[in-house]
Formats: sequence, structure tokens, C-alpha cells
Amino acid sequence: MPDAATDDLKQLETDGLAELRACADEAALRAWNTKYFGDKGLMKGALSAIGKIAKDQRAAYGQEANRVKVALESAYTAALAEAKEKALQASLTANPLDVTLPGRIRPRGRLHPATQILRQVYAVFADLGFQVYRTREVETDEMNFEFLNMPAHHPARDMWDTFFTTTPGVILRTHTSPGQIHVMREVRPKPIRVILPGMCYRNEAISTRSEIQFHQVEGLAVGEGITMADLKGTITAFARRMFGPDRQVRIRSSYFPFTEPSIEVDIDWPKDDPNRDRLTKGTGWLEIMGAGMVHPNVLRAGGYDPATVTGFAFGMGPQRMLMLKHAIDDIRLFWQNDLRFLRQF
Ligand code: FA5
Repeated sequence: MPDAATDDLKQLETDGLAELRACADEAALRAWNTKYFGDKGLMKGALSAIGKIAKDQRAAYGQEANRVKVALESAYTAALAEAKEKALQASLTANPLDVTLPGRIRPRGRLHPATQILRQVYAVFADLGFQVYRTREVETDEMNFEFLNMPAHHPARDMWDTFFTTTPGVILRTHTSPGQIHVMREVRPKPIRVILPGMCYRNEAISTRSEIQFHQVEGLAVGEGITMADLKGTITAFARRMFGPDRQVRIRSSYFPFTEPSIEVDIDWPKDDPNRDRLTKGTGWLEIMGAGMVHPNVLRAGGYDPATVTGFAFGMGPQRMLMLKHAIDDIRLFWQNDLRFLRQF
């Protein structure tokens, strides 16, 4: 039973579709949407007109109004999608993409070689049963010297040229050995198996092999029945893992106030390197660590009884080890931040 009201709806549909087809772009489509579906839009008007329809025709009118609404809505959605696609195609043809242009390379960071070698050292000692323990870089004179069997005015203090602070008795540590005392006092019960990595500072002349700032990795084992053979075995196992089976390890006797007996350990510089003589002062060897059996006075300072326990300790230089691994001819390269050097690792 078509009547005037449903005819109006049909007209609304016909007009709406025609106007939609006439829309040239997305903006026109959105304006159309406001005209038909906005708050005061034509469709809303048509829907609210239902109140004025005679009761017996309301259901039919309502159904028709809904059909028109859905038809217009879906036509709009389709037209909008098409307009967007058209705009995209147009922009692609207007600014064509040149796939032959070189891409923008994103710079990738990497670990500093000093960090890399430290991590290698940790890994080897983790396999040997050693834990990493960290202690401070700013130390007391007592920790750096006195508890290590070097009382005030002990001539051996001259082995380490010290940076002092303005606070009397407070210095920058010259080696990681004061960490031995910290560990012995803080870690209970025995046995102790630790490595102590960290930065050390020395007020000495800078050269190809010596910096004023460098890493050391201290090692300490304390327990019953530990002997020099254990120290030798640990150092040899470490050197084999670090430098491979073909490099030679040399152990010499030496002197440190905090170990008795004391040794130093050298690794042979790569034989085919033309800088070998210069860097090893003609010997062919570069020292990587000092070590020895912990002196009874040091065990006592750490709170252990030298009558019941013994221990070994070592202090190695990772920068020197990197030099040996890669035949690097100048230790200063490590802290100069020259990317040409750093990128090689
Ligand atoms: C010491 O510092 C002792 N504390 C080592 C030690 C620990 C002995 C425990 C016994 C028991 P030395 O000064 O030789 O010793 O230094 C140890 C290592 O640190 C050296 O073999 C070297 O590899 C590194 N090293 C020392 N001075 C420098 C420096 N100026 N620049 C770079 N590396 C250095």
C-alpha cells in the first residue's frame, strides 16, 4: 500500500544515491554523510517522522525507513573506500617510489671491546666455578695498602703511583686487590671462589702498554688445602681457554707484598706480528697478570686464620689480553673512542 510517506522515503533513497555518485572526493563524501546522517540529517528526520504516521501504517513505514537507511549507509561505506583507494593510487602515480634508491642504513651499536673481553673472562671463570663480585673504585688507603701487608712508608707502595683525593686517606684504587679484603670480610662461610672486575687508576706515564686508567680482574680462592698447584692449574686452564692451545704461557717468580710466593704470568706475542719486538721490548712476551699465594697477614686482615686456610689470588689486565689476542699495538686506542678502531670488534 504505497502512500505519500513511503514515496518520500523512496525519493530520499533515489536522491541520496544520486548525490553520492556525484561526490568527487572524500571531502564531498563526508559532507554528504553529514547531510544525510548528521544530527539534523535527512535520514534522522525521516526516521523521527514515524510519530506522525497513521498507526496502522507505522510498521510498514518503519521497515521501509530502515531499508533505505541501510541502503544509503552501505552505499556510503563503499563509496568512501573507493575514494580512499583512488586517492592512494593517485599519490603513488604522482610520487612514484624508486625502489632502486639506496636504503637508509640504521647505525647499529655494539659492545665496546673492553666489555667484550670482560664478558669472555667472566664466562671462562664461571666454568671454573668462580662468581663475580663487585667492589668500589674509591678506596681507603687502608684497604688499598695497609690490609694488603703494606703499612705506611712501606717501600712497596711505590709500585703503584697513586691518585689521591682531597680527603685524607681516600684514594682511587690502584689495583683490584683491596677487593680481596672486602670479599673475605663480607662473604661467609668459606670456601671463597670469586673474581672482582673493575677499573683501576694509576698516576703513571702513559705508554703503548700502560694507561692511567685500565681494567683489572682480581681472582681469589680461599679454603682448606689450596696450594700453588691449584693456582697454576687455574691460570693455565684460563689461558688455554682465552688464547687457544697454540699460545705459550710463561710463569715467572716475582714479588708482591700481599702474596707469598708471588708470580707473574706472560703470554707470547703473535710471532708473525711486525710490532712484536717493539711491544715486548724484544722479549716476545707480554705480562698479563700478577698472582701468588695469599699472604698470612692478608688472610688475617680478612678475618681468616692462616693456620687453617690458605688461598691464591691473581690480578689480570684485560686490556693487555686484548692487545695479545689481536696484536693491537697501542693500549691508548681503547679509550680514544675512535670508531674506526672500535668497529673492528
Ligand atoms: C697488581 O696490580 C697486583 N695487584 C696483582 C696481583 C693480584 C698480584 C693478586 C698478586 C695477587 P700489577 O701492577 O703487575 O699487579 O698489575 C697487574 C696487571 O694489570 C698487569 O699484568 C697488567 O696486565 C695490568 N696493568 C697494570 N698496570 C697497567 C696499566 N698502567 N695499564 C694497563 N694495564 C695495566
